[in-house]
Amino acid sequence: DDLHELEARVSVCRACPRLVEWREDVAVGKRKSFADQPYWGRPIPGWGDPAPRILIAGLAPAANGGNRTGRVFTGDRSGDWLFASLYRVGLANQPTSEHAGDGLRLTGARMIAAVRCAPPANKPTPEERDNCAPWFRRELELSLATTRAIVCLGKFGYDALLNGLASLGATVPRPRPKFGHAVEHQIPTPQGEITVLGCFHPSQQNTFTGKLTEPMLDAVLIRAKWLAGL
Ligand code: DU
Ligand code: SF4
Repeated sequence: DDLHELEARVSVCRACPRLVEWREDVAVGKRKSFADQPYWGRPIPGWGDPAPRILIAGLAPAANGGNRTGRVFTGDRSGDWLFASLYRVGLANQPTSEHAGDGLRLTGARMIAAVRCAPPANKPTPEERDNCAPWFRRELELSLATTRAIVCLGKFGYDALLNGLASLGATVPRPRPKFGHAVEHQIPTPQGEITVLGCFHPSQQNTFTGKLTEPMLDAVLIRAKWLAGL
């Protein structure tokens, strides 16, 4: 079907020389604690429910997280926070995520990232973001018919998401509505109205400092569930 075809096409993309080199170097070099594990080392497509009512949009896979496990958000500290929260609010069948064969399933939710290859220092360049935008746009397009709420983790994912929605004919206000934790914006799209929600990224920078707490993350996901009729 369309999603599987898209996954296959994405998985061999080499459009960003810097990211291709980084994803493969990390996969060969490996972090010591993962030395005995195979690394995926390729682009990572969206993952979860193929007909989602909620999308969770992030920035890019982590070098030793998704770039290792082959599944977006899996295998790093941000993912630990996210899957635990998804489980608490009833969108995931288990609170932890180890590798791509761990039995994890999402019901009603799907995760997508603006950029599909792990960037150095978790920071893609504007050019890399633009290279990956067509992939992002197509993933978004394939979910829009069922999606009613989109949770954006961090400002970069939020900006990319608004750009992606605009490119699909959604009416995104100008100036762009501001990013913040728990902000909500109704966006009319050709396939119906969608609510875009901001959420601080569950990176250690935010979770260690208390800028993002578990109740704050749970609250945004619970709100998204309600908006999506789940
Ligand atoms: O083989 P499949 O049913 O297309 O599922 C592929 C992949 O997506 C598998 O790792 C489970 C996950 N998934 C999910 O999380 N939620 C769903 O509703 C369907 C599939
Ligand atoms: Fe291709 Fe996106 Fe990876 Fe760039 S980041 S190589 S566009 S999949």
